[in-house]
Amino acid sequence: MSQETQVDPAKLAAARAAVALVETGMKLGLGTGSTASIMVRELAARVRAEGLALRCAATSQATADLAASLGLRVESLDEIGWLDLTIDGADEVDADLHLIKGGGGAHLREKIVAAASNRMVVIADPGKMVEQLGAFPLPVEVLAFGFETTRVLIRRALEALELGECDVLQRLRGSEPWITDEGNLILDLHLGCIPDPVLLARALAAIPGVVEHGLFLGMCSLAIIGREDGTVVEL
Ligand code: ABF
Repeated sequence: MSQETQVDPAKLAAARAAVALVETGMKLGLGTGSTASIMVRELAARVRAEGLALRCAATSQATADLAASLGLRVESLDEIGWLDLTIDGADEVDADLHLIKGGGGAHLREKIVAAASNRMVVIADPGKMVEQLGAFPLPVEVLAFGFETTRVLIRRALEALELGECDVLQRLRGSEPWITDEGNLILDLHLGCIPDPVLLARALAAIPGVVEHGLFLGMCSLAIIGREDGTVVEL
């Protein structure tokens, strides 16, 4: 059954527009999440149809498994080195192309792969566009060692930024803690709004037990927003 009958048409439109940017010989970063999975399927179909030669680094084991199952050449980031283009999803995108990512629990590897790329393109449905970041809980990957201490340090950092009381909840998978591909835990910060993402990113990065947060600032050079009618808006 073709993708058209199974997936969100807006996500499919965005995925197809991003795949159209791919040229043979490229070294690609492949994102994680439902929109990125649609993109991987579209990319594999194009490779089969046109015989493109690509090398791909995945941002999660799930994406690596999907890409390999569809015949894409998947290698480790270190085997490939610098990438030409990374295509990934997002949970929120603002007008400055600042992002919240990590709803899929993969933002650590996603940020490393994006940072290793000449260009990062985000693909999303219209619901991801926001005036101000923060309605989506901000994921923070945290070491298991000293987890509760790190949670206290995060709360103190939020208070110092006058971001006040907010839920700082451990992400669960069912009744068990969510464990990332790197074996770490995730705290979701239910902030409601983030007036100054740069300040918050700096404060979180300074906390010892924090491995990585889901604010992607100044990393995305193009956002492709798909629409239900199959067209896209590029930001
Ligand atoms: C991934 O895409 C995550 O960082 C982000 O949470 C997710 C968005 O998921 P979806 O495309 O399924 O809405 O990159």
